[in-house]
Amino acid sequence: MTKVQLAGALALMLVDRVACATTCNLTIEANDMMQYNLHELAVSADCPDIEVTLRHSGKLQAKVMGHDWVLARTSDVSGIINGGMAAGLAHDFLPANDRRIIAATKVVGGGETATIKFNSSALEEGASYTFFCTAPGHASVMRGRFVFGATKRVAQAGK
Ligand SMILES: [Cu+2]
Repeated sequence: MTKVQLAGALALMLVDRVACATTCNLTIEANDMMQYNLHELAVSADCPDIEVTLRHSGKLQAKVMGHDWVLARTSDVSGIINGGMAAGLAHDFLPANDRRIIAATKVVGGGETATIKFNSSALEEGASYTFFCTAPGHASVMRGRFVFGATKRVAQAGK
């Protein structure tokens, strides 16, 4: 291998690692207007662990405009929301020990951040998943599609 080829190979390895890092770690923002900044999140099926960070970019307190980020199968969303409403803010608007919840952050207020890390073995490629906020009334707008495994890998040069 010449020096130039070696440098090229190293660069490709770096690009690959960066691509994976951006795919497996997601950041989403929520604000004082009851909105997420994204309506779709996608991760590659070869992410062993997925990390989602929710950042509340607003100023209002959690008891007024708190948000969380919850992931479930689309068919389970309304059941979890109803259970969360009954649980209340003290329990982060989440029904206790609910196996339908694949991942969930705590509720955050303005300026706060919460991160949740979970294993992708809980996910099935091609299934319909939705992320949403369980604060009462929020999920009518605060929801989006979570795509697992449909992302195309960046073209791999040299193969
Ligand atoms: Cu919310």
